Amino acid sequence: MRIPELIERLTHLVGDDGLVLDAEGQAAYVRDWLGKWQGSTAVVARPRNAAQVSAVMQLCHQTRTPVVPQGGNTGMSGGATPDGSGAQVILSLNRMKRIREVDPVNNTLCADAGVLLAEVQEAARAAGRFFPLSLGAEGSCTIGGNLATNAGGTAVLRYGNARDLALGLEVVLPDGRIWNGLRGLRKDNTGYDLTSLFIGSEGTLGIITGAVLKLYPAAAGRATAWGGAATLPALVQLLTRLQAACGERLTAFEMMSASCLELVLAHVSGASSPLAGRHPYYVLFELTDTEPSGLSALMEQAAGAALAEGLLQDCAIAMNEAQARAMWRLREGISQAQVRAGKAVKHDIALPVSRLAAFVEEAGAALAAEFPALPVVNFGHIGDGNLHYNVLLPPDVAAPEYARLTAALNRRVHDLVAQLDGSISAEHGVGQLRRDELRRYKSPVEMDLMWMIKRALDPNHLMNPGKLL
Ligand code: FAD
Ligand code: 2HG
Ligand code: ZN
Repeated sequence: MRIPELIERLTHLVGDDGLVLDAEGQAAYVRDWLGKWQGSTAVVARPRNAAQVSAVMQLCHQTRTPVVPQGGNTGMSGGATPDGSGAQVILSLNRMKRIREVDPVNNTLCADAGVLLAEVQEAARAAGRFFPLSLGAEGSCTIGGNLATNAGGTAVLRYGNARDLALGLEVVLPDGRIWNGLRGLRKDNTGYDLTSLFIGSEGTLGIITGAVLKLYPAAAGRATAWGGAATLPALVQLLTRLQAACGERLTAFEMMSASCLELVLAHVSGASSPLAGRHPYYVLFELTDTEPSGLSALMEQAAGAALAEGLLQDCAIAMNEAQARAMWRLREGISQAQVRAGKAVKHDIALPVSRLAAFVEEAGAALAAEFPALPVVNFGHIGDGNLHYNVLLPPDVAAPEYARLTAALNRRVHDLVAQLDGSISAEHGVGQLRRDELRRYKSPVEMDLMWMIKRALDPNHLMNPGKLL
């Protein structure tokens, strides 16, 4: 179908105000947050509800029009950016913003896919409950995007990732049919787990339009600390100690290397180090509980023991909310600091926690020998075995050199990850960034199974082509 006719029919389905047709308006949709991918589109469609998504998908199915689903466009793997052909329609969920239901007895919340993560958290808070998914982009990413990427963030250690936090989904299939799986059940053994199948599928199997999410009791107290350590093994040992001493109360355990902190201090205004001295590694750790009494004492005891044992060289415990927030600002400023510092070859890897230190040692030696001029920005959710092992390149690096270095660095890092039985994406997903890498590291059987699912659900290959598979 010709583009003008497609646009005319889309106008009937979602209204004039449901389409973005001008280049200026489309600018925020066709380029990703990192500024790494730039695509183009003839039209951004912004339906208001699942029925409108269904109508748009029926039209795209009939006309064989490829569709790129998009939430907050904060993804880090290029999954929400269309290609450069202009032939792919962007289907944005950003007008689907209804909190459909909060059930404090069942401890569940049902939301449209376009509700921002921060808005979900706020709705849970207003009901005296807590929604634990938390990440630096929470003010701009959507719950649909979080589920489509199976996002992780800083509370996975205690509460799990997005998949662990969803009980049911509503999904519009590539042919426009609506699957209503919005069940708030913690037990449901009636066949294949379709909810889990769509979570993490990165818009390649269908459009998530709604979700039932798990809520938790609100924490009444928290204790936050910032420690400096001499080595990564010391931090891994500290993690084990804290888990034994504090159990479930250990909610976050976030590491950053010295060079990573220096980057934040240089590029984030108002940032200052909580400790006077320099340490090779830093950790931000946090305890939370529904029963606040005793939490500060537990933190002081745990930090004191870590210092006495030499697992930490120094430690600052936040004395108030403002100090805790300042510590978190350092952690949450890392992505922005990297963007300001230049270009980065990003690695989002998962390893067994027991192998993190071996990886860092081996990868550090290999990269120092082969790429001595390139600084590594190493940080991440080490409580989950997830490192963001990024390598900084100068801002003016030319495109061919960027591509060459990306390929060479990926090979070193990902080969080592594979040797240690890790994963080349812990939480950001595959998108277009790691699509070719995936083929290299997944077994033929696993790739085959994924393709069988893809073909069964999307035989015309219209859902987010060029991503993941
Ligand atoms: P988008 O970027 O719009 O889309 C991401 C992918 O999901 C695309 O493939 C898209 O096609 C698909 N998609 C989006 N919505 C739907 C839908 N409704 N149905 C089907 N498919 C859909 N990620 C983490 O996991 N942990 C972090 O700690 C973290 N920190 C971040 C910090 C910053 C500062 C930034 C900018 C990003 C961070 N991210 C992190 C990455 C990003 O925020 C997450 O991947 C987030 O889940 C993406 O949500 P989104 O709504 O922006 O999705
Ligand atoms: C984080 O943990 C995010 O802050 C972003 O996952 C990681 O910028 C990155 O590479
Ligand atoms: Zn992360």
